[in-house]
Amino acid sequence: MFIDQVSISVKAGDGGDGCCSFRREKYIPMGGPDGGDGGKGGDVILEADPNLTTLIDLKYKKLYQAENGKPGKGNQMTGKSGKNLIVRLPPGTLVKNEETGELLVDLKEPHQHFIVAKGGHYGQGNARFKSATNRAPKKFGKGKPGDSLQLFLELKLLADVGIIGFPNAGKSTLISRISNARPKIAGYPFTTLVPNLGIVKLGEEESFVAADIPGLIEGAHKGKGLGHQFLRHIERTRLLLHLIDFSDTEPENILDRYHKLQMELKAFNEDLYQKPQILVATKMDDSQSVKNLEKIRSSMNELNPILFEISSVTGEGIEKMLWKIKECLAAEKLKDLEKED
Ligand SMILES: Nc1nc2c(ncn2[C@@H]2O[C@H](COP(=O)(O)OP(=O)(O)OP(=O)(O)O)[C@@H](O)[C@H]2O)c(=O)[nH]1
Ligand SMILES: [Mg+2]
Repeated sequence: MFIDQVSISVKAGDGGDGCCSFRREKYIPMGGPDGGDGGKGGDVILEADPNLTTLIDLKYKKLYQAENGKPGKGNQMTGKSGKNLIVRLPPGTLVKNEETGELLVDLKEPHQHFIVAKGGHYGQGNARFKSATNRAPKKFGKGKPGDSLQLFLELKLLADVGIIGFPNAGKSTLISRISNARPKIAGYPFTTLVPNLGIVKLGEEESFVAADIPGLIEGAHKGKGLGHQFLRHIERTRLLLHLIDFSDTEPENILDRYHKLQMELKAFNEDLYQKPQILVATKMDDSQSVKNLEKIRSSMNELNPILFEISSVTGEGIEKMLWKIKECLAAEKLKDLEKED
């Protein structure tokens, strides 16, 4: 199962209390104070684990608690610190304080750490309170409670390229041909029910990550089909690959679907709609596709001059398209860097 939103509670460990104790020795009636400090409470630490791609593991366990610090002991013995608790999350998880809505961290980098709840301070033992005027203090510090909060976790997958299109456009077939992803493929709509990530290797060293998401239909923003729920997973991509099935019997349907998809992107959010798109005419091994393209090529080119023709069956046109994607990604990365400066 793919889970991309979940609420959990985290509770850091409480600090251990300081100890109040006096040294008792046979011939020393006024043995000095010797109560040790308590131990610090453990932290709750979030870690981005690149082996994870969903929040499913967090769905059933709701409370994540680090260990409390142990109290101090006599003979100046410090209590043991509580162990930290590490909660592993898929990279791309946005962590929010559920009460305030504040974004605490965006775990973007693999193995990135974030202390989300700090363990409580320890209390001092009475040995610490000894002074010239008070040689036998009974005073000791109490440990402080650890942070406790409710988190809302939202996964937004990290991919360079988002593959979009109507159901049956051939999105999953393409990603399984060009990457290590192996989603289900079938000739009926809504075969893909959850997003799939794949690493596309190009040449010796070049690579990028593509995301195949479930098909969109008209009215997705009103919840039709699988709705808009998976679009958030392509919000962070730099480029959209818009796949269009050209094997339809009516070329008008092809143009119509193109516009409907743009409307749906816009209804989800303007940023997604504004992302650069590469159009891809799929199933070009089919003779009907070739006929259709002849008829509407100029209209398509007016809508978007970058149009590739591919067949995931024969492999035709794919390599050329991948290099273009690489080139566009490099240009987009450059733009982002310039914006940061
Ligand atoms: N002839 C031909 N058929 C293709 C090609 N690409 C995909 N198909 C077929 O089209 C059908 C749909 O392919 P999928 O890859 O499952 O389509 P999808 O876009 O992932 O569909 P959803 O997951 O439902 O959104 C399958 O029967 C594929 O075998 C192609 O290049 N040529
Ligand atoms: Mg699919």
